[in-house]
Amino acid sequence: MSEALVLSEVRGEGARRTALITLNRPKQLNALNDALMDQLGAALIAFDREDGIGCIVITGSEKAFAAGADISAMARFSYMDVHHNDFITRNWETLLQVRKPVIAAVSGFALGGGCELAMLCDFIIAADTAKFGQPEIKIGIIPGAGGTQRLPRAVGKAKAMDMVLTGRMMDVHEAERSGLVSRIVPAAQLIDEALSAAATICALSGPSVALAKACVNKAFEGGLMDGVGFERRIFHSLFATDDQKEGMDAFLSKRPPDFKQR
Ligand code: DAK
Repeated sequence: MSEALVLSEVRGEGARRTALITLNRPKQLNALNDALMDQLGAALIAFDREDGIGCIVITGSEKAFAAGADISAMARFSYMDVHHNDFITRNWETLLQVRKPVIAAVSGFALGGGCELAMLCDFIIAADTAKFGQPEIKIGIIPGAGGTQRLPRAVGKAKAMDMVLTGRMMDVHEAERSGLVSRIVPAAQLIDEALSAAATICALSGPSVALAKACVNKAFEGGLMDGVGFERRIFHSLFATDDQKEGMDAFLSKRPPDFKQR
């Protein structure tokens, strides 16, 4: 049997619960290799399809969310190896196919591919020990899983250039001030806080949550008017759901909504 490079469990109560996925190469600071990314992708796709799951949390160890792609696996590649084989593009962007919200719960190092993986998630809740960086420049490469594109959108051009060109790390307070991280929590409370945010999401209407995620991603990925047009179409389409009727009726009747997930 192959080694479990990610551990999956289901947490919480109620009709829709949270999938907690833990990256599991702690001795290598969760350096991300091909096998781990395959297992992570398979877990994400399976949980995305499962009706009883409303939200997914990805975490690492106390010392490292992930210290990057596995340098030992990359060290000997030639240009033709990475270009011709389209180096690990296959399993790095599976996260982008997931329609349910994915929260990164980051403790310790989130560097290189680890920072990019966290940025591929929908938002980042970080322990007060978290450190973020794109140090690839220090080993003669550049970020390769979207870091040069997503970091400037998250923290602005000046800070992204500083990070990418010097390879320095930012601590969690700088990361939060810059907009990379949504919340900072004491390390011991990281998983509880992430699961609590996930439970809030699980209790909501799954269709409207998935479509809200698609709209925010559209703002992140494209131009402003393109995004506003996309949002308008999605907004109109939500009036075809039972949950919109229920949510608004409940508000007007001053009672909690009973969402039917359709
Ligand atoms: N790869 C492989 N092993 C790693 C690693 C990594 N990225 N990071 C740490 N390790 C291993 C160390 O080699 C060490 O192994 P042993 O010597 O015990 O066998 C063990 O983890 C513990 O690490 P340290 O002894 O170094 O621990 P320290 O506390 O002293 O230092 C550190 C922690 C995080 C500062 C240090 O380990 C470090 O600088 N690590 C490398 C960080 C880094 O440069 N990361 C960027 C890697 S490049 C792409 C997708 C992704 C990528 C590219 C393309 N496509 C989709 C095309 C991504 C590229 C990268 O991430």
